Amino acid sequence: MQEYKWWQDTVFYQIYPRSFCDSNGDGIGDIRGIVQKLDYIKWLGVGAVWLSPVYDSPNKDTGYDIRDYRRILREYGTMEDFDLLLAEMHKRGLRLVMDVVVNHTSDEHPWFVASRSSRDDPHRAYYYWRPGKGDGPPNNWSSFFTPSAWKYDTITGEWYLHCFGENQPDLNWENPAVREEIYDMINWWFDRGVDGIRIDVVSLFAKNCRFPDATLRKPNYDGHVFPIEHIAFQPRLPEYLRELNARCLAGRDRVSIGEGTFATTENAGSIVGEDRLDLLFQFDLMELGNGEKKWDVHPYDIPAFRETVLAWQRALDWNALFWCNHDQPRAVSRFDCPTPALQARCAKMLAGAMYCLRGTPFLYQGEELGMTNYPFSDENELRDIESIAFLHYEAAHDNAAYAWAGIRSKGRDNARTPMQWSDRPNAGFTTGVPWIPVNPNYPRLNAEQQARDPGSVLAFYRALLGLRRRSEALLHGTFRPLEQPGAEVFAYERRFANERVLVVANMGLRPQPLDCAQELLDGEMLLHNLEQGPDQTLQPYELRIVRLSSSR
Ligand code: TEU
Ligand code: CA
Repeated sequence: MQEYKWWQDTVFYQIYPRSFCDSNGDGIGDIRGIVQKLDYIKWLGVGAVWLSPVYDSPNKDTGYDIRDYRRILREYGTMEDFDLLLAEMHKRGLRLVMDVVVNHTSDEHPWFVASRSSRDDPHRAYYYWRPGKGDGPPNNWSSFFTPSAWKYDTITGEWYLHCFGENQPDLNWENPAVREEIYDMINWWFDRGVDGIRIDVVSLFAKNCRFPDATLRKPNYDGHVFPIEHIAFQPRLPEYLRELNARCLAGRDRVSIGEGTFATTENAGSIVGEDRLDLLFQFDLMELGNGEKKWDVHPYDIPAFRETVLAWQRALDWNALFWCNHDQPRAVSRFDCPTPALQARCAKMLAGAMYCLRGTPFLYQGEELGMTNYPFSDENELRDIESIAFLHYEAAHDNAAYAWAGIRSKGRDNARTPMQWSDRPNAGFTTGVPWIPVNPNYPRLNAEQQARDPGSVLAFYRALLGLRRRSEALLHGTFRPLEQPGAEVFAYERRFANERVLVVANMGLRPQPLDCAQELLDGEMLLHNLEQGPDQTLQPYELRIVRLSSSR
């Protein structure tokens, strides 16, 4: 019999601290605010929290640019507040996962300040410094957030590499001293009592240090090319992760989750495995509504969703399951929902379809309410470095309308508007002025109202997580796709010994006939997202979770 780890039987909940709950009225979510909401988190039925960065940071990329790995950002509280949070979580049987951002630091990190001070500084080799080519950068690479991935520094007359913003210089993982610093830091947090780590863009740690021009992708900004073939899944990556495992993880019952940007079913094995990391975030499902760029808006491709899920369920024994995070638009807004009622139904369907798969669910704050994208239309409403840079670039090229359509459907700020706690001002998130606007739909879409309503998305999430905890098939069962009755139907079976659970989801707006209806109708309905009883037709966004009678 397979043995399961605690993180396989646990549902995780991601908190984006700046937008979760503000305890002191300055408009910014904070650690004491999270402490106030721990009973809610426990009541929801999750067992662990992944906390997005709370470290000291100039916040150019809202905390993903760290200035001091061993200090809490003043706006979020103090180290005492952090210890209180951890103690209060452990008291409730909740575990805490820290976000480890070590592909890069902030340019205000003391290592970088020293590194840029002179070519002979002992910290010089903590980062990638190169001479330019003529007046230009060392090569044609673009970054996630800027046209060139290189920034010229006047102090020493060389360029440094940054795969994200120019204030996020990439750490040189080739340098053993850098790796030692990172392992020490991770162990420091483990010694403090944290239960795991989510590692930011782990797939980019190793680079092609010959820095050749990129050619694989099409030029994006002004002739620059995103260097996927030189920065993602490079040969030394598995070696670094084995070392990290040996130095920080081996023999400790902690969870490690790697953010596998550009992971494929073929290369996933260089991140997850016995002597590497436990879980992988892969983004194939997130990219199904993209074109060549993430900003190109296409309808969500349901047949491709099905195939992608099947491929990953086959590729890995255990997947990280998610619809949302702080970089993604709200899941329910990827689907066409003409009315609030259909939107709520769709949110429930998405939850059932995803979180009954074999793997560990990761919910993102507000997802359990069916929170939606924000109707952005004014630059003053934006906070995200990526969206703002994109808007400026496109506006300068006469494409502002394209930019706005992209931002409304894909912009990261969609996920970052404040958690909608109640119908009080600012959705009960703050008594002050929120750092980012609150979604105007909060009077009808909030936790307080949904907690009272047994038909709400929130009630459905609680029921689903409860069901998962009690069902051996949903927790540990095998996964088998079912013959698809319609192009937009996603159906599968989970089975453990005699227990067989079927999950059938209509992921589209058109009603769908059900072929395997009799078996389904004879089964015991465990969870359903319609008021009326089931029949031979799957209604738009209908979801059924059924235990087959033969299994009782
Ligand atoms: O994200 C890395 C990443 O590859 C993407 O999710 C990326 O941010 C997104 O596609 C841009 O559209 C991680 C963090 O989750 C993200 O918040 C940070 O901005 C980024 O790393 C840099 O630390
Ligand atoms: Ca605050």
